[in-house]
Amino acid sequence: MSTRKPTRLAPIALAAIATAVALSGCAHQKSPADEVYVKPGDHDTTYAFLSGGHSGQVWVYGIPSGRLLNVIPVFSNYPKTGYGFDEDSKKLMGAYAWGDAHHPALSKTDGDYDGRWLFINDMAHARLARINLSSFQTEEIYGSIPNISALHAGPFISNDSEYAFAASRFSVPVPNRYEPIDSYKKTFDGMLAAIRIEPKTGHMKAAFEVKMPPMDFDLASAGKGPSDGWEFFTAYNTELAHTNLEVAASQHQQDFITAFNWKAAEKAVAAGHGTMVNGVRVLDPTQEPGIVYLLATSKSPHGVDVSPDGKWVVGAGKLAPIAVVHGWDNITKAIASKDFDGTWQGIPVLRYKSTVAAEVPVGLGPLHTQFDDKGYAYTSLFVDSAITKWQLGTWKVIDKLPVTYNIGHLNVEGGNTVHPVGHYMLALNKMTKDRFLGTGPDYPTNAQLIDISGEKMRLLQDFPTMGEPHYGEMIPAEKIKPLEIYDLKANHAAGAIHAQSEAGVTRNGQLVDVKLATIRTHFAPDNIEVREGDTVTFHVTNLEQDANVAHGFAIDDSNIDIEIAPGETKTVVWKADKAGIFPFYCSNFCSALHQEMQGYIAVKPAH
Ligand code: RUQ
Ligand code: CUA
Repeated sequence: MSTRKPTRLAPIALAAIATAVALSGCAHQKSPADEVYVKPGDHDTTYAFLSGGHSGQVWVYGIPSGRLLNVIPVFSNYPKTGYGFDEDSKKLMGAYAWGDAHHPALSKTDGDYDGRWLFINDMAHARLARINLSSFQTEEIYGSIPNISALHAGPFISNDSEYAFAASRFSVPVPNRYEPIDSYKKTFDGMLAAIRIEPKTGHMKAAFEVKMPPMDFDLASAGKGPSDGWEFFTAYNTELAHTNLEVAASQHQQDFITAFNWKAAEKAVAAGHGTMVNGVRVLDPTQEPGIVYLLATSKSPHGVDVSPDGKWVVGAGKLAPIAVVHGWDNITKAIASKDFDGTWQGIPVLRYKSTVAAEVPVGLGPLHTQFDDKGYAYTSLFVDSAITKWQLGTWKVIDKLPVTYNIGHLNVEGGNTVHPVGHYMLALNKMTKDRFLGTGPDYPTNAQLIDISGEKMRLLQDFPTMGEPHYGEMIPAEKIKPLEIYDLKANHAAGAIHAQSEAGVTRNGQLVDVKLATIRTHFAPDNIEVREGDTVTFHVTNLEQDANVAHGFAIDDSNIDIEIAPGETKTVVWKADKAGIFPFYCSNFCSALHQEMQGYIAVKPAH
């Protein structure tokens, strides 16, 4: 594997340049074009993982170039790799052919990204997926998570990846059953879920849940440092409306952030509290004092974000032009002294005047906040179509940068960790309008790369994104160690072979098993005879052990098409339901004689 010099300059080099520039009296800064130009053969310094929205995929970009590096299929099939075509990935995808992927979330160790896994939610079917960041393959899809409905708020990962947190956006009766919709306030339930992540394997399983009033939970953020052990969720619709939400759910001047003490909940669960619902222990916060408090926050909140030092909980209410900052010290004092503004639905509401540290006048339509390494915060403004930079502690607004157009999320490299990098920020804009060549009525979305290393934000470039990347995560490239090949010797997949001599056809009644080898530049066997009515299972092993030599296996007039990486085995099942000759071929360019890589299946008539 080649290691190339990263194009990012080390801080010392940057400081040297700054000094040289100051001495020469030349205020010349690198142009944005120079800053995003990664010359042929050089590598980007940063990975950006952007969710593909209802395309159900994850898009991997290189930063600063904005080059699309690859697509990782998660919830929908992808003929390029054969995801959703072979038996294993079909099983992973389960009953659904699509998913609505919103929030990529990197695994963490000690509050920093560890480069092991990327988690992402499927809102529509309340599922979470886990991508292995060595193979860049989806390894697990968990769910539908019991009792969770429309998993928008998730996955938000705790500092040591103990849990992925999630919540219901659309409340339903739990357990789900018929109730008249107008009994919503009494019979529908909001739910928070803690999904345990097994430390070695990453396997997910719902550990416990908390039944909440039927608000619409939206987003969450993990406590850090002093607030570690807590997770903060936003929700709109404290009106508990079930119809005409655009009016009915915008009546109250304030809604709530739910502060959830998951360490206390763990103890309650260990003590056997709560009730089992669909196999998961569900706690009732009105019976478990101390696990849930409500923080009043501005109207119709969307994002909630905890600063890297864990001292500030920032809520953005999209219908108020401020970012509301709650101080963690204030929160703990208010809890200790029972400084409540009464209760709501049986849950204590901390007094707003006591917990709030600042109302920062960021601008119109604030949605999400990210932080850098120098004590600044960046809030996205959907209505203003801008980002406001402000300072933690002084609460001063420092800078405002227009974006094109209508930003949703934004992401700082290392953004959800205790050590953000503070060089690049991505604005994930919902609208493209006039930014690119037209491609018909379906528009891409627009990402804008912003340099946040100086006092003022500097726009570096635009690049199109697909399927609406609600959110993205950026991680320094050196934290990820991509696999180049699968070790053939360690391949114990069903039907795997380790040499061409092991390839062959076996029959058991009408079930035919083909162990098929692919290696430059042929299939073995390449002439296969079966009988009409047979079910033929192909275990296709790529015997190559060189990087970048994937083979394909596609059967004409069928729905079979897979790509097999070096050292990998994939299994597909084909019904020989009519007599005739069926050519098959390598669908992935692999070598000079790729076009010769073909074979025939002859299906003999039954009578
Ligand atoms: S959302 S634009 Cu699906 Cu995270 Cu905020
Ligand atoms: Cu093997 Cu093309």
